Amino acid sequence: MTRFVTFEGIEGCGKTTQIRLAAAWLAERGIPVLATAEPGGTPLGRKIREVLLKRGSFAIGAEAELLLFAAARAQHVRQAILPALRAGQWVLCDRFADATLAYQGFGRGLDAGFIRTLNDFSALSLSPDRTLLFDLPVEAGLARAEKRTAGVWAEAAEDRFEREDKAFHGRIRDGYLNLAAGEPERFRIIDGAADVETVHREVCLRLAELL
Ligand code: Z5A
Repeated sequence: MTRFVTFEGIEGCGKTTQIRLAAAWLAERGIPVLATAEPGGTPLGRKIREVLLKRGSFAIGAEAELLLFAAARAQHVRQAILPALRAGQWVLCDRFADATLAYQGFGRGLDAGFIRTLNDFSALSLSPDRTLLFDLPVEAGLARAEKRTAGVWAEAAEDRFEREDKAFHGRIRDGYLNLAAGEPERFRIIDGAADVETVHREVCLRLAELL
């Protein structure tokens, strides 16, 4: 049986590290897997990612930002995620529709009802079988992100979201926890503050529930 599992959390929560380890863990068990990410996962998605994340000389308002994430998802679902699921692969996705609710809804203050409608339209109503939420204090996540970019020329290192203040990232964390409380059967909250190996063991337990 194929599974669609999404990895979510605030900046620096460790989901990208964990998705890599999880994909290898599944592959070792002979399970075909596609590890992918949003925005990204297709040539169009990667172009949109560049526009959205790189600091540019042009402004991107909250509404335009929302529509760009939705456009990247529309292409990603049709071109990569659904074909992989139909081909019998598990799909592990680094961020998906919950990120739009957390960032553009809770973070930017755009209307959650409209975002849900747009998410359904862009994702053909595809919903994850399981969502792993890596939760940790904002300070800890931002410190990791800062450490990662230390020594890199600041203009090139920080993306548009990393420049947001702590309150913004706090709203994202609260937003994710709120989404998880609303759908406890889909979400699993994992302590993202633990060391990489401990978090990986917890991820494996959660994936094993789906085997
Ligand atoms: N966004 C949005 O607004 N709306 C949407 O609909 C979507 C996205 C889909 C890009 O996402 C931005 O897009 C994102 C939200 C927005 N902006 N923010 N914030 P992204 O997922 O590509 O970017 P990111 O959130 O910055 O994730 P990241 O850079 O990939 O970081 P991560 O996945 O949270 O963590 P990591 O790369 O695995 O780890 C970060 C560092 O910590 C790294 O140096 C690791 O070695 C280290 N690390 C990882 N795990 C640990 C543990 N357990 N202990 C200690 N250190 C660790």
